[in-house]
Amino acid sequence: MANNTGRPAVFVSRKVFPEVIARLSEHFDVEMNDTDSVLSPDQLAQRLQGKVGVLTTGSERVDAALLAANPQLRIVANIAVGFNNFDMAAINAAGVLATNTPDVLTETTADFGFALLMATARRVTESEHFLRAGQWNKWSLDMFAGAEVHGSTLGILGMGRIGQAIARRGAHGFGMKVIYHNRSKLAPELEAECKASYVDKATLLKTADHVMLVLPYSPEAHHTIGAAEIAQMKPTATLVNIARGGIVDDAALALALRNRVIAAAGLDVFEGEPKVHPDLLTVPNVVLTPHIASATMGTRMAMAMLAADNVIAFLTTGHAVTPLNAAAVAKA
Ligand code: 8YV
Repeated sequence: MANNTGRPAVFVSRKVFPEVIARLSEHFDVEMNDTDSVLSPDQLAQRLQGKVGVLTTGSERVDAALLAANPQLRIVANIAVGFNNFDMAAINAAGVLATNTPDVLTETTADFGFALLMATARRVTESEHFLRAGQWNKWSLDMFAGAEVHGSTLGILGMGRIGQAIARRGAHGFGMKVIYHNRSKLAPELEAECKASYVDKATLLKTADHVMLVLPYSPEAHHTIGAAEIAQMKPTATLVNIARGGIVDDAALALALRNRVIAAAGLDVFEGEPKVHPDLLTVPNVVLTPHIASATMGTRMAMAMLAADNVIAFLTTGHAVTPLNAAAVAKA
């Protein structure tokens, strides 16, 4: 659908870098939600009127109602690798192309997984709060003694690109023994390169000193880690979630942390974020960050540019760079 300028129109649902708007503007009439507020479903449906493409983030839901209100829409380009904000059945049924942003954020996100692991195991934020509160009046041998990272056992749940990048850091950088659990086992060459061994979930939970969650969210993955799973972990273990809110039962985790069922946790994602379970805010042995695992300027720029390139490539050539459902669209 073309605008009165004769050019197709696209919508950018959140504030993005000017370079991204400039690139899109070479091809389209571009409208951006420059307030950067999260639009309600009705507001988004309204802003999409007349648009053939949209750049979304994990905060905007694309579902049957939005698509029914905008039958002219041809592509939804998520600025994220995860796409649980997309109802893929509805998107496929509407014959709309969906894209995400794999690869460009892998190493940055893996770096952050390690940052959170280190901060959690070595009690970085907990000790900083203590210092800032003026409570540091003497040094003691066991003051903020944490868990060893180097040489320990790292258990990775979800072994996609980011899981593999974390495994490499752990095995090659920190001499960790890496075990993983995933829907499918990696090819032997990849396992050897990552120095990672496949185990079942129960073995991972009871053997790992540090459990890192990197699996995609799906209804089946809801509360993959709840009270029962936490109880299987070592009392000295740490848990890091850089995957998605909802994979961990946050209420159960807060209680387990308070009762020292495990030593500590590091969380970048939360059930119902940006709200955070109030009990997590009051336990000391948890490191909390506001969904920033991919947040470096370079990576966020690369993610937004890839989303823009997906829209440009699909609308000008029929082929996106990183499509999620090209086969379904070809059939529609
Ligand atoms: C995004 C993420 O920043 O890519 C993902 O799946 O979780 C983050 O990198 C976030 O989803 C915003 O879209």
